[in-house]
Amino acid sequence: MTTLKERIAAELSAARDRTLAYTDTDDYLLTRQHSPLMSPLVWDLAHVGNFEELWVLRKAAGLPPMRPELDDLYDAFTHPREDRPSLPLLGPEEARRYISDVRSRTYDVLDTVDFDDPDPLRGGGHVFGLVLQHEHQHAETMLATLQLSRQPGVVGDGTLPPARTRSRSESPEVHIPGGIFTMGAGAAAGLGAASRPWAYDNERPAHRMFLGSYWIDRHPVTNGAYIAFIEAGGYREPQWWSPDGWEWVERSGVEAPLYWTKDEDTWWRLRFGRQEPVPEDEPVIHVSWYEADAYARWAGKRLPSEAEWEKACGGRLYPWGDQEPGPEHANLGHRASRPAPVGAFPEGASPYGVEQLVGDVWEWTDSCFRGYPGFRSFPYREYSEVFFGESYRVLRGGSWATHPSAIRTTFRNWDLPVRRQIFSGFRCARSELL
Ligand code: AVJ
Ligand code: FE
Repeated sequence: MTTLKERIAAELSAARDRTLAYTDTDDYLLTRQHSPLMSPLVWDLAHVGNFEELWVLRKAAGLPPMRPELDDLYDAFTHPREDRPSLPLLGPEEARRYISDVRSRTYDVLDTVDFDDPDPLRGGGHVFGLVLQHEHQHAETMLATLQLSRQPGVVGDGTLPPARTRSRSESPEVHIPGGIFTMGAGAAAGLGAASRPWAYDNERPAHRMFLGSYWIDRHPVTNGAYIAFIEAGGYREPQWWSPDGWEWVERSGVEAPLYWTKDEDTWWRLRFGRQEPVPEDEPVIHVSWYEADAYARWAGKRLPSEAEWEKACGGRLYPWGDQEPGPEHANLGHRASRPAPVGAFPEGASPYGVEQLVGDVWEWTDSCFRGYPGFRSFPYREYSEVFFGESYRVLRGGSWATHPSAIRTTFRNWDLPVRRQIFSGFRCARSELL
């Protein structure tokens, strides 16, 4: 039997291996800013360690600061991403040394921590869940930066299951009957209890919601379906776009998902520095909320609300149940550097038969990012609460780049509606016609 402490130690070391693998490249690539949307990779590298120092060593264990002068540099709120390259950041080697010094002290704290401690950070090992979740989120951010860098070589490939041949009787949409369901995660808990898993403040409290009946797509929208929208003149027709979305199209001149180009009759995409024909049967990726919203209107549908998305999962930790994600369930954890074809994970279906809800692409929803009724910020307002309001749209389900331990059916991600450097796609829904 592995103990909870052993499990946390193993997960910490796996997360760190991943961070170090994504930053195992030349100093130029690490220190350069590849896009004003993203930090230099070396910022993420040291920020992960500074966050761990702040939460595990100082707040949970009460240790004094190791390098107080670093806090300001790596506070995401003091300096916006576009300003980070001009800061006196630690160099790659110094950053690696700093985060490894923090990590060895983290293991000391883990050795002595009491999981029954009433303190909400120490109890149940909550703070270790926080830093694990955070490090894996930054690893995904680093992948988005590496994709933006257009450099070949840093990110490798892998293999995925092929699309299953779909049985003819399987409808492209799934009907979800109306009624009450419970949305969100239960009370704050540690890493130990499978029935009460680790969750962020924005996933709580669990609350009952009534939804009318609706239809939701069985799979995310594919590249092939999205190409039909483009070729039908979708980017030239204001009627499909929200007013802000149309303004964005006119201002930016976009005509296709990020990284796409057309050559004669073939659509190509750039993926980690290599050009390849766009595969028709994979979920579309690198689209903005505006594009997802316009496609849905063109298709005679709409985006699901996040409540509709979550209900379609069937009320468990994962769509397929409570078992940890395996290769048969979902494309998570960077098995390959791409989404899998639709239909590749019949065993990952929800009880309603909705597939690929988790993994492959983050799915844009129609919902703005807000606190659930009774929301209480924990442990810090700057993680979620300061983003609540009209500006951000919620994404659900995780992508191929999301670590399996960093996703669950209640997990909420958010971004601005113009953003598409993230691994974002979508599926459509529609209300039941009465
Ligand atoms: C949840 C992805 C929007 O990157 O801004 C990382 C995650 N917050 N460190 C972000 C996050 C603090 C956050 N997103
Ligand atoms: Fe962070």
